[in-house]
Amino acid sequence: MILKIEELHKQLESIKIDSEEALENYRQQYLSKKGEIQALLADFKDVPKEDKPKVGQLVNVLKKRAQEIYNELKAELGNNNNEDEVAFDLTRPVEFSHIGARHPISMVRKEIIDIFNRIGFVISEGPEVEDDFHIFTALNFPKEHPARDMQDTFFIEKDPDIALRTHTSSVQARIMESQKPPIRTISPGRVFRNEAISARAHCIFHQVEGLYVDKDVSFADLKQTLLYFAKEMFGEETKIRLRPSYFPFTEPSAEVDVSCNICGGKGCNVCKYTGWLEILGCGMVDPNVLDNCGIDSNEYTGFAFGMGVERIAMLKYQVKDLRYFFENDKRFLDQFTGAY
Ligand code: 2NM
Repeated sequence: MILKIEELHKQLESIKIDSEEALENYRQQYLSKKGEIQALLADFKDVPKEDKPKVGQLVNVLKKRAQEIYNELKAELGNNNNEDEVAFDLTRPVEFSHIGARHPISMVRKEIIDIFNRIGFVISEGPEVEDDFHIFTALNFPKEHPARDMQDTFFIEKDPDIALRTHTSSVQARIMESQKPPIRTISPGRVFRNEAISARAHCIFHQVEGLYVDKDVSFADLKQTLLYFAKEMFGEETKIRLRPSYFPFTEPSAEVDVSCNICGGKGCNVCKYTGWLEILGCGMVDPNVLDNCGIDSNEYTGFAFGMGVERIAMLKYQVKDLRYFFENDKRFLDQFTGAY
């Protein structure tokens, strides 16, 4: 019997299993009620009484080992063949967690702010719901100016004196009222215009306006400031050009173009073969505006400019339709992950 036990041990240790079927055969051959170990127990009654404890122990060890081997083989088979039974596959690539990113408009707004911060402009903010004086009257908009029309401006309820600001110049009117020059400030913020939504216009958009008031501020200062901005924003090789224009709050006024950052000025479909892209409006603050806000226009001069953040972002990232910025389609936004 002891020889038989040793023989079975040898068999067990050298067993090779490569399929579920072989494993089942193993179980039947050794572990089942009709198996060889059970058969040993059947012969146990013939073992001399004095040997029973020792032989019994050996059979128990064999039985335990047979079960152990069965468990090991089963686990091994599972690992190779049956993924469902695997607790962890340590070789699997990790799944990336999707982290959020800044909205492209926030990124560009921050970039504009940073550029002007570096040359001493400080941020000023003000209310989105404003009175007529700070949106229009102080800023030299005549009583009959079309911007004051219901078609262009959102009024709050029926009060013709309270509206959503149509530009952040209203913030600067408040700054000029409450501060003494030198004033060097930019006002980023949301503005609202009663316009039909299109690829180029939205009824809510973002502006950054700039204002510099001091003694002897000149048009040359304005030009150089805007050239600095254009180079910082669109690259060192960028050029600017100014075209005469009209705004109620500035005189003279100009529209500013940058050389096309796609073709470098040679002409392409982005700049419509002109080599130039319009980026902002500007001018010398009209003396009336300074006086309306309590700054002596005999003593001080100033320049001001205003730009749409969406427009700058469209040019910087070649976005063809402004509406993408408001739809928050993840496929669009994902393209800006890590851009800033
Ligand atoms: C523009 C164009 C030209 C502007 C004027 C002022 C203020 F308050 F000083 F009068 N702030 N911003 C201005 C001037 C804005 O946006 C196209």
